[in-house]
Amino acid sequence: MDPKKRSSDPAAQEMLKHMAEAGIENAWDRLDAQQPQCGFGQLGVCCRICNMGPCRVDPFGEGAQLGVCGADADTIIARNFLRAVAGGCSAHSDHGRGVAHAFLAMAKGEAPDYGIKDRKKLLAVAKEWGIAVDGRPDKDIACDLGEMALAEFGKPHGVQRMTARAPAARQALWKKLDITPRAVDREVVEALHRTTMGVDQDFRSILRHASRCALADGWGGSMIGTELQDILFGTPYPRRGNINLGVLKAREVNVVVHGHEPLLSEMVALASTQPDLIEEARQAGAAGINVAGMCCTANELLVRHGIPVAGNFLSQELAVSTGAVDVLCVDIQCIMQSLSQLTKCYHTKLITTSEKAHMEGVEHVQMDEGRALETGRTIIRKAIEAFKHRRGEPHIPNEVGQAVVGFSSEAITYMLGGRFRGSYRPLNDNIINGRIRGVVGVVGCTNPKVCHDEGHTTLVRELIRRDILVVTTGCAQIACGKSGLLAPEAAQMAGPGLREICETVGMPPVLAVGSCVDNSRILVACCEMVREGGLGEDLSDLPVAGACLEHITEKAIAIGQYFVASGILVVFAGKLFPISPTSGVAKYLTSEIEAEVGAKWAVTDEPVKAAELIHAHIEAKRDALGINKTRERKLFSMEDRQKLQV
Ligand code: NFS
Ligand code: SF4
Repeated sequence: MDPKKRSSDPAAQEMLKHMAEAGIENAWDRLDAQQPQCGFGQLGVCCRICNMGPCRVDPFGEGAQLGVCGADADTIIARNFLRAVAGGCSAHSDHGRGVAHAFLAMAKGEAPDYGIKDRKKLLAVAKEWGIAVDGRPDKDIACDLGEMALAEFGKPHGVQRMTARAPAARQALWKKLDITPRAVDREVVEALHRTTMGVDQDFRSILRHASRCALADGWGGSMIGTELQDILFGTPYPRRGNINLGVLKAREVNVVVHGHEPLLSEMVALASTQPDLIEEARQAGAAGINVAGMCCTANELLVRHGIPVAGNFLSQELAVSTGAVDVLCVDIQCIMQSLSQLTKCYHTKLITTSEKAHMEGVEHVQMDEGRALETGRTIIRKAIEAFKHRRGEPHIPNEVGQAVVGFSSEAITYMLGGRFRGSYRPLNDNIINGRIRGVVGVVGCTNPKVCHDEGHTTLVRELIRRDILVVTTGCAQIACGKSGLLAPEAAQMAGPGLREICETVGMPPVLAVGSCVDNSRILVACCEMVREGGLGEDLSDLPVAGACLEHITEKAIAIGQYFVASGILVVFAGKLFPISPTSGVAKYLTSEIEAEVGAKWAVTDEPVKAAELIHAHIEAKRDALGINKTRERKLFSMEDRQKLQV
């Protein structure tokens, strides 16, 4: 076991060594124990949808070519892909629904610990949705908004309201292709229905529904979740943050919040600042209470409050192995089951909090939105109690990445445009004049099949070097933070154009946007770029792309598909893409689909190649826009702007 092959993060390398010496296993060891993994599964040609199977199709054309029901390789691969999209959509959307639920409870006065933090956004979204705002109390407006948001998930008629944010050309295209997402629940149910034995047997038809279902995630569940979270907890604006295992504190009570929903972690963070609990911690011999995040709930706390991040997905076991985590409290998604055994090797108390996610033999403290702060206080008290049972000196790596984070679309408007004329004009101008070539979202997970963080960070370095501005979310954002790419000083690694802008504005060349649900912010930002003018009339005209070279979850597939269906090129690692490269599905997703939606998937295993591919794509878009020609600079007039149907 060579820690350097497993992770590019020095803190992770140190902990991998530490775990190996202690004889304690982790995800990398379990991946080794799984070798060789099933080649049929890796290529998506294995089907166990009905009980005549499991069936598998030989991708080399030698063995069986049809499942018992007669399904061919393309049908099987497409069904697996659509089911992954549906799984991802359901995860993000169920999170979004939970937020809508808490939001409505807040508006009705049933969740007194939550409130309205961003009134401006409350009014803006309410107006967008046609809710009367004039002369009405905020809570009444919020009640209407909460009811309408909840209804989005299961309404019997109509389409997702947020799709109206897309440029007119994109909306028209979705309509023409009949892939405008309707209710979120409907798209997920229909995905499961279409893929059951003997239903949809045309892989292109299956994959078109994958687009619709994915769009229900990006422009539905995720976008609603993000907007309501902003109203409840505040819209992110630039602030400082620290990222990596070094944020754990040897002398303080460490509470790590892990999972995805800020509904819980916000309250744990708030409780940790209450004087009576700090006093209790002191009496237990601690110097204070330190809350740190893990995975996407960490990103939510980081971008809104600057609360430190201990690590991303593959760091979760490593954090426990420091022996410094007193309570690890989890809600939903990306929580390794191994934690229940692992925490038993240490004094760490593992606590589940979501009614949807229990772990056998693990204490459950139900997160109750009616007594949210009290739930947070209970968790802090348990951490203080656990602190008293620390076993010896913790082993905490020193690494901490300094970052400036919190670049919501609103923040970008403000930061680049200034207080009085906040707009996307400066960003668009800098893209048009070529200082910035384009914008790329680097997002998603960390997978032990590839060197931890290396794909993300190598790609990001290569992109900024080529004057491409990067926006990032999820575990990729944490990877960037650990390696210093989210610090303003990282501008030194950028090309001359991007560097100049970063240094003038004082921003990093890699903008931390938030959690995976916050990928919806990237969609909103792209819409703003089109609306601002000068970069085409549709999202597919923009010199932009998305990439995830370390994906694990179904959520990442759903995100990739909604970016493609929104007109944006998406690059994934080839060996992690669950699709046989010789299949019709691969041909459709990496080529044919572009004629339909104006974008496609691309796969490569080399981060540098990925950067080259993205750069070439961006330059091709710039050529098509005519902004690569040296030409007389024409200011965009009001008349030009009115001609744009956005
Ligand atoms: Ni996104 Fe967040 Fe990380 Fe991947 Fe998991 S934490 S929702 S799914 S692993 S980025
Ligand atoms: Fe096999 Fe068809 Fe059943 Fe899938 S649906 S398991 S291919 S018989």
